[in-house]
Amino acid sequence: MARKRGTRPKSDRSSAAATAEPHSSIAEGITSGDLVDAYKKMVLVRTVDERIWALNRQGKVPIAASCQGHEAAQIGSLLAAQKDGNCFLFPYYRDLGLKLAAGLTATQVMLSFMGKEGEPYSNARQFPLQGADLNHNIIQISNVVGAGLTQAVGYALGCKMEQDGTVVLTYFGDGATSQGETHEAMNFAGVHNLSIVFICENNHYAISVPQSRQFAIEDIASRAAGYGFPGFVIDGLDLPQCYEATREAIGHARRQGPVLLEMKLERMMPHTTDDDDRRYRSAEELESVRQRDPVAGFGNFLIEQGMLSQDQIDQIKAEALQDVNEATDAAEAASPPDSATLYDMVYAP
Ligand SMILES: Cc1ncc(C[n+]2csc(CCOP(=O)(O)OP(=O)(O)O)c2C)c(N)n1
Ligand SMILES: [Mg+2]
Repeated sequence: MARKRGTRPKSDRSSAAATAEPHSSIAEGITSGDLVDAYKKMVLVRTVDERIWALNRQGKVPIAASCQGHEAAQIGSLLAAQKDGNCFLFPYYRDLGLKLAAGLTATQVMLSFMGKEGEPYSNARQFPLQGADLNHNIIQISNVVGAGLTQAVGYALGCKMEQDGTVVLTYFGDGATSQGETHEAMNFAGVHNLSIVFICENNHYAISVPQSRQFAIEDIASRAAGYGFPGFVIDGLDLPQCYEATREAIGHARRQGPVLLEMKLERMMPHTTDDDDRRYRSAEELESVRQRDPVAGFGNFLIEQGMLSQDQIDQIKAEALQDVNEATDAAEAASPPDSATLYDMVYAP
């Protein structure tokens, strides 16, 4: 199968940012069954995300950060990590799609956003889906922008000392790259040659601040050269390309050291349920973003490839809706954690 130019991490440690071709065909190492399964996950994630937003407007979910527009990057990179089988992930607050696709049920996600007993990351002590899901090799401790990178690098150093072959994937936004911790993390990873893949989900906004007001360069990937490792620009709206780039980056990280992948994508919704993006994005811009919806685009790609029919896509959407309806009912009927458990899961009461 065709390899995409620029997605292969080079052994040259001072490599400048490369750009992958914008449209990929089917990536290496995955079957059509994997792609259909990934599409089903994308549809489920989108359906859950939309429902969470609606529940917020009904006063049932206090806050949420939507991952609409980020699904291909999150699920494509996750697929590569799962296929590898020895990765540990440090996502950030917008990675709902990754966390759900990693193995949670729609009901667990709904319990989380409603703060109910059985919330899988912290039993509803934290912001939704924050804490740890060690069943799926995931830690995300907080919403502090940039903090996850240094934690991930520390974990990667531990893996190197243990020599257990683990590759760490850490996720963050474009805004996080202006934090000092991002520099510290990348510099440390480069110096110690850690097995880590830095995945920047560049949606071109840090809340209301556009990319042009965040940094004076075109590609965040170009910063990797300053840390002595390769950086690549990836089409973050294209799932096979995100999969393939991450697969190759994982191999490189294990053999040679860090890689930075900048996945360029779009934030289709406001920053969080508390934000109104009409104050800083034009109607034309938002419409153009919707036209490049990665879930719809991947569905069309699978139809073109003869892997799914329109009827099958409709069926996948109907099943996801039913799943999410049942999950919503179950979470609404669930109770908050028992107050007697308030001091459970803390170090010292
Ligand atoms: C250290 C710190 N500063 C500020 C904030 C407030 N804050 C929350 S999200 C955010 C924007 C982050 O943008 P980006 O990294 O691009 O991620 P995105 O939300 O676009 O996915 C800011 C400034 C925070 N949580 N932590
Ligand atoms: Mg951003």
